[in-house]
Amino acid sequence: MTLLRHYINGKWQESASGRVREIRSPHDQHVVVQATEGNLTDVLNAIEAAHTTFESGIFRSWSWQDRQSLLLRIADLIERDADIYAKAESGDTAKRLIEAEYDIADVISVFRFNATLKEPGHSVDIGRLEIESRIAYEPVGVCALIGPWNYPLLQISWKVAPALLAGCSFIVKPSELSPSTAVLLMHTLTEAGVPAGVANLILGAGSEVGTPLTSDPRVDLISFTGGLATGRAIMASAARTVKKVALELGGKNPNIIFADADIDAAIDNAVTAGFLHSGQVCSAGTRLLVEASIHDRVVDELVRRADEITLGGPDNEAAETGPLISEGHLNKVLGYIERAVKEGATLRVGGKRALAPGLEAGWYIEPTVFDGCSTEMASVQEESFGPIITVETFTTEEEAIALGNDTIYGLSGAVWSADLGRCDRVAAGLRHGTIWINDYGPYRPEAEWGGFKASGVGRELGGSGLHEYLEAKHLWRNTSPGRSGWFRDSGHP
Ligand code: TXE
Repeated sequence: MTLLRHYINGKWQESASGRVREIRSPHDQHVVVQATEGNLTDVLNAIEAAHTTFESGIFRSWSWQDRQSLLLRIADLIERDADIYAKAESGDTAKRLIEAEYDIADVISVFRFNATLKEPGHSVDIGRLEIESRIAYEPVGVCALIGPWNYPLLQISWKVAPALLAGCSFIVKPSELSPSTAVLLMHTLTEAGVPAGVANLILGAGSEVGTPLTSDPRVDLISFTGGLATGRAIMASAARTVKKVALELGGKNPNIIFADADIDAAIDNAVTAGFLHSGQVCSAGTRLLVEASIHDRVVDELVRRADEITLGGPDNEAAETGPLISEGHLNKVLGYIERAVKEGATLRVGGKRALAPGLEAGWYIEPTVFDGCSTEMASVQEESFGPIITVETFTTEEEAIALGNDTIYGLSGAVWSADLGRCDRVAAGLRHGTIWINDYGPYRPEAEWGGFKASGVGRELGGSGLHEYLEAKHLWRNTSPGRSGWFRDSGHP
């Protein structure tokens, strides 16, 4: 069986710990691959490699154009190997192969989009002829790029592509549950010509190999996608050495349907928003807010549609969505279901582990709809990251906005209405990083992605995604130097 290894300073290495982790399919628990289990020694070696390489200037001295070309080569190589990538992604996560194929296509677009970004920099008019003032942008330094398991390579690509374009060195730490495609990426980066020591990879648990990445003084920036609790811990750890942080910490995303909306489209999108990838999506539309007058029609139809969803493993062509990532995650989501019932929500469909023939060995949960919910409920406030939609009702536009904002999160949301003026007012009132109007879910590499409030810090994608990896430097050049004349100087006439 293949053993996935660390990639440090251009060499594949087993962990100093000698330990091995089995990556098991969430569909049937078969061992997909084994991975070396990192420890502190491995992390320190990887940080040293990234630090030394950055200090050497070997990569940041490349021209911007050469790094743009590098990104295009990487995109071409991933495209060449797309089948291998998609199978590996689907193997670790048990998501359907077709979903993994979409993800890999998105990864390729992320590299291609970043290759279009021009080198930033501009002159500043100081108003003095003898002064040339210029703002230049330089790489931030050594970056720790920590990824989650729901879209393993895609989330890592949002970090790696701009880090490379900026000229940084980095250590990738994929989720211990889904490391395969990050390993493939290291092969691709090397084949594309990334110098040894620029791109390093550490495998292992967050507590053991993630924590030292967030506290080492040689790391300048942490870009993290994952859960809120881990994000808080990372931010606190980063504070000690004043690292920059870019955090994407999920959401509790309102999907608001007004009575004058295209109801058929709104319901169909609500089903996708809540149950795609079994709800393991940071922008999942988990909070359905429905205008009271259409409540019964919308909820009855939502329940009917949820009940029809076919669950199944990566090789089941009839399957529409797959299992949750792990037993621990399954139990967490089941806990939210239990809590919602105790809190008085009305269970309309689903609500339990799916144990139909062929699913028994997997971490499947039936698509679940709770009606009669309110914002005091934990199931409405906390991110379950499972296939659960909670339904609340409203009667006015103001109430819809207030409910949509009644969350500590602020990642995304949607509004459905035929009245475009109302759509714009609601979109302006919602404090979330992305708002879809009469649509749900699309994101583009060209457009900034990230959250207000507890959904995170900073942005990925778009031009802002690159700027996370750059430091602005002001260069002031005096072409006609003179004395400052501030302090009295008795020796000067
Ligand atoms: O995530 P963690 P978990 C949410 C979702 C889910 C919850 C917990 O609600 O139920 O997070 O999931 C690494 N220092 N999201 O426990 O712990 C870890 O090894 C440094 C939302 O799987 O956040 C992995 O690589 N790193 C989300 C990564 O952090 C640490 C996607 C994410 O793991 C660390 C996934 C530490 N102390 C889950 N502890 C989104 N925003 O899309 C862990 N890690």
